[in-house]
Amino acid sequence: MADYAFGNPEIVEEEVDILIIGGGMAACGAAVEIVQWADSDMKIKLVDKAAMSRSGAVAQGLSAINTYMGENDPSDYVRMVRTDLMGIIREDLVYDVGRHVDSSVHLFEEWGLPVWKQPGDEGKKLTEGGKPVRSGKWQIMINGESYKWIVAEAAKKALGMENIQERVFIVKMVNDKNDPERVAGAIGFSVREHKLFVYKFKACLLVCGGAVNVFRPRSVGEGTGRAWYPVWNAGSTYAMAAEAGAELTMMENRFVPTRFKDGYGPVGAWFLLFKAKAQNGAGEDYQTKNADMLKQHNYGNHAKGHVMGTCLRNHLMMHEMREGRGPILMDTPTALAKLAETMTPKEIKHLEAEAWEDFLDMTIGQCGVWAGENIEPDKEMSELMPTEPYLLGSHAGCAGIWVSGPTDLPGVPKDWSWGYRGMTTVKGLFTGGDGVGASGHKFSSGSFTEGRIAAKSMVQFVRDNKDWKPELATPVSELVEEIYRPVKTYLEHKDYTTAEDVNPHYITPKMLQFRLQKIMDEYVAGVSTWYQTNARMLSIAERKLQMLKEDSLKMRAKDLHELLRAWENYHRIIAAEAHMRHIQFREETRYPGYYYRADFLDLDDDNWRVFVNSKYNKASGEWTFRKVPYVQLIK
Ligand code: SFD
Ligand code: AMP
Repeated sequence: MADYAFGNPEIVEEEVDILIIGGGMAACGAAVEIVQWADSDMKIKLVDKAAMSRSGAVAQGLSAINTYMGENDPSDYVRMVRTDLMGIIREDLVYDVGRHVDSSVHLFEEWGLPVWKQPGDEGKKLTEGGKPVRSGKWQIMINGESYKWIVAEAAKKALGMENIQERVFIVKMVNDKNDPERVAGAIGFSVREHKLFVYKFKACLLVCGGAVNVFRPRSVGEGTGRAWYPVWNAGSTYAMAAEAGAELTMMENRFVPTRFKDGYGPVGAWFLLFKAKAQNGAGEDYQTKNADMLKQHNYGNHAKGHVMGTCLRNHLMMHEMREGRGPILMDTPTALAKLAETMTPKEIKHLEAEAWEDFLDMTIGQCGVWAGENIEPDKEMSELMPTEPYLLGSHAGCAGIWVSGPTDLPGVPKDWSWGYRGMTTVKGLFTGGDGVGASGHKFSSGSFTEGRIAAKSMVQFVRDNKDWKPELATPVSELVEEIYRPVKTYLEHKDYTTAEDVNPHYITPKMLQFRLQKIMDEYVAGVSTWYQTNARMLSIAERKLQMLKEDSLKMRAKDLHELLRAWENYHRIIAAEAHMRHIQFREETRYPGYYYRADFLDLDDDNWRVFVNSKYNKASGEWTFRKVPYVQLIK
């Protein structure tokens, strides 16, 4: 028997019809849906780098489902998303999510997810007319600690565990030997065993979430590892799609969430459900005080008629902090006292429990901060802080991949749809959730829904390509060598020095990650420059990222865990480069409060109310850009 060991992995090759890469919300949606449409002889497999029950952004659970139409019209949802994302979205994609999302939420409830109901409607399901407790116009409250567990269980039951492989990290897509515009396979490695997996397929769904830890986080040193979005999502979706040749869109966009300081607790429930207000260090309502700031630089162009966009709320807040009028404080005591005015003591206790549960359901670390610092939210205000930037396409951001839209909506440009909904510009490569660009505000329910939509069209794609056989453009031996390069580097050079981590022949993944984060933070509008950059700073970033990319070939892996870290970092670098180059290309400030081009401070609708799309050439390392006209479909 062969002796498989570190540096000498077993190679497992497998051919399937459809590969689902990722085990998060979009992947689970795809798994549940696909079995309804697939022919009985279709082979479908799902691979997740982690364990599905607690993988991805919903790992800790959530306290709200942020996209549920209910009594609302999907057209109005499109208007809200357009306002929030400063006037540039793919309205066809957003509408498509809006018209299908409720059926996903109904499934969650069917599978056991407790959805809060209004008094008198307890025990009545949404489908039975039960009225949910809305925190905002689009959001409904849940007891969501086990949200991911419940959704993953349904996905597992649908596909069968024999078709699911957990703890396999996919490193790259492999194009087809006979058609470079098409994908034919993917390769990854087990993070537990000495095994490499090579998959061939007709179609695949690439849904590995967004990109976290690309920028230096505010939590450093003793707080390292704490972030708002899931640290496990390392830009794999964007990097692997870009390397396969897929067109990206709006990668200049990012999300800078305002969060409870240090614990990264979300603010939605506090603003919307508890009706709390935020104030500056002098006790002033800065939103009212700074309202006129939206008249400057045309920032208010798209803020009319709806709730002010998320980045604009940041903009007004950051102004106070930059001017030295911090800290920004969430007035939790006043909000709770106001709600308590009409409550019995028992109801007040319940309200306080809900305030804690909001975080216990999804961001447990925030409760740690409250408990550790003796903060009682009914007695003491909590600090808010804008976080480091994240790249994502499902929350209040729209970075991602350009995909084929629905065909049945009036007024949609012909070239926005190429037959298979959710397919990227690379044949056979589909995406959903954080992967789909120019269509934010999907959240957990919308991401799941996009997975379902893509699943159906992947089945159609496989049927239409029944006789096609995938052939890998790169020989397996070459792929294996590339993936195990960090291991080889380590084994070859480890004895050169007595201090294992200091070696002229290699760099540890951790150190490389620090270097990436420093570049992005200091030159690409991170927290240290208060989210500002300019052409000159970006050109320095370009040079430094180029060198970092060269040095990334020298990353070492002393064990499987470091091999995972090494490849995550590689994905982060490609995602970071896309982000930097898109910011470089868009010569305006479209998202004040997310980032500022200090050399182009205006929001310039005349020249820039367009999608920015890019393509990466893996062989030459070059990026090419094009502007795609924005088309308004819904008045
Ligand atoms: O409070 C590989 N989100 C919220 N959505 C809501 O509906 N309500 C909320 O309350 C939300 N809030 C919130 C949210 C997220 C987080 C972290 C917090 C709070 C603290 C957003 C949603 O969670 C988000 O929109 C969706 O989950 C996005 O879905 P998707 O499928 O695009 O990504 P995923 O679920 O993270 O899954 C990614 C999967 O990929 C795997 N993976 N597998 C193999 N190979 C690789 N190379 C891989 N790389 C990653 C992951 O393991 C995972 O399974 S609030 O802030 O508003
Ligand atoms: P968050 O907790 O910040 O992730 O937000 C959860 C949901 O509430 C998202 O749909 C946000 O767009 C929305 N939201 C958060 N804060 C506000 C606010 N101040 N005004 C309106 N909507 C908000």
